[in-house]
Amino acid sequence: MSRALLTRATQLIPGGVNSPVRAFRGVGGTPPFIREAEGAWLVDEEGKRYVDFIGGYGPMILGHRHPRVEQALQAALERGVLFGAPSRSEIELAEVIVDALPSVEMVRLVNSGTEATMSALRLARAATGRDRLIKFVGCYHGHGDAFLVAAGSGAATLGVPSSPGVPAPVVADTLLAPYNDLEAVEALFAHHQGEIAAVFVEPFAGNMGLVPPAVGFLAGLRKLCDREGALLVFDEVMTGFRVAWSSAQGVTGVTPDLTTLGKVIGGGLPIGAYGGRRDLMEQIAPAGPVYQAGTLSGNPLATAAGLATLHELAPPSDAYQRLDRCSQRLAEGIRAAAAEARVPVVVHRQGSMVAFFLTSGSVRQSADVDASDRPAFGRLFHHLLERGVHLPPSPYETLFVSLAHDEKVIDQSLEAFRSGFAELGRRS
Ligand code: HOZ
Repeated sequence: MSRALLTRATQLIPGGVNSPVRAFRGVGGTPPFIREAEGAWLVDEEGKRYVDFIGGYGPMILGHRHPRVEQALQAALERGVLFGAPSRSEIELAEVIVDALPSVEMVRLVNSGTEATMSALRLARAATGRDRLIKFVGCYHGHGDAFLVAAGSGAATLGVPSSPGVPAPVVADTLLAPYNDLEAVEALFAHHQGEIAAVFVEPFAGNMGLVPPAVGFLAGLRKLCDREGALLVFDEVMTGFRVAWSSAQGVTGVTPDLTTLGKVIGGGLPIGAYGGRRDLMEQIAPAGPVYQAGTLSGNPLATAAGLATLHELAPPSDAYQRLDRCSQRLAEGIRAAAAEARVPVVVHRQGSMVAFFLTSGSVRQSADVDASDRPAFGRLFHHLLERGVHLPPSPYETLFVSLAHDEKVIDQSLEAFRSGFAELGRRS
C-alpha cells in the first residue's frame, strides 16, 4: 500500500514528500504512509503500529492527540481560524515565552523555524550595520538562502548541504566554522574585523544527530561576540522548551542576544518565533524600520495548541523529570544493547533528545557523523521499522521522546534495538 501511495505521490509531489528527509533517501526503501497517531504511536495506512521516535521532528512533546491540546484546538476552531487582526492568544503565548526565557524581552510570532531564523538574521544585520554571519558546519537553520551552506538535517542526508539555486553572492557573507571549534571562530573574527553581524548556533546541535556543545564553547562564543560587537543568536527551534522549560540557554547558562523558536511552542501546528533584547526587537516593523510580516503569523489555532502544550510543561509540573527518566532509559538501553553485541556506538542525550552514532570515535562535529557507519545505520533502521519502531530515517536527525512514552514502550523498543545490534554484530 505504501509503495502504491509513494508511486502516486511521486507523480504529484517532488520525491513524493513535502520535506526531503521523509523520503528515506538516507536509509533506502519506502516510507510507510501514516494514517493516524495516538500517544507514543504512529499507525500506517495498513494499520501497522510503530513506536514514534520522530515526534514530528520535535513538536510532539506531549505525544499525539493529547486531550488538552485537542480541547484547546476545538475551542479555537469554534472562535474562527484566522482574523488578520490582533488577538488575545498571541499576547498569552508571548507572555509565556518572555516569562520562561529571561533573554527574550520581546517576541515576534512567525510560521516556521525557517522564517524565524531568516528574520533574526535580517534584524542582526540591521542592528549591527554589518552583513556577514558565522554558522557552523552541520547546523541547520532552515532553508533560507543565507543558511543553506554546509547545512545539516535533510540537506546533509541527501548530500546537498549547499543547494543549487542559492546565488553565490547571497552566501558570500556566510562564514563557516566547525561546531565546537572556538579557535576557528576566533580566526574568522580576526580575518573579518568589524564585518560580522552575528554568530548563529544551535546550542545543542540537533541536525547532525545530537551533538552537545563542548565545555566552554558557548560561553566562548558569548565572549567573542561581546568583544567584537556581534550578536549571538541561539537557534532554539528544536531545543526551545524541549530540553528544559528554560531551554538550552537555561541549561547552559549562556545568554544570547536573539533566540529563534518553533516546534514545541506550536504543539504540532505551524509556528515559529524570534525574540530577544527589547532594544533589538523594537527595530522590527511597525515599531521600527526592519520589515517582516505574515498573513498567518500568530494564527489562532497554532497559538491555542502551543499554549495548551506549554501549560502541560510549565513548572511546577514534573514533565521534564518524567521526560528525562524515559529518555535516559532509552539512551542507556541503546548503549547496553550495542555493547552486548560488541557494536561500537556513541550515544548522546540532552533531555528528551537522543541520538546514537555507529562509530568508535567521539562525535564533536559533523565530520564525525560523516565518518560514522551510515550503511549500518540504514540496516538497523529497517530492522527496527520492521519490528514497529520508527526512528527518524537518517543519522543526521535526533530521536524525540514524548510524555506519552512510558517504560513499557521504551523496553519494547529496546528489545528491537537488541536484536538489531546483534544482527549488526554478526555481520561485522
Ligand atoms: N529541523 C527539522 C529536523 N531536522 C526539519 C524537519 C524536516 O526537514 O522535515
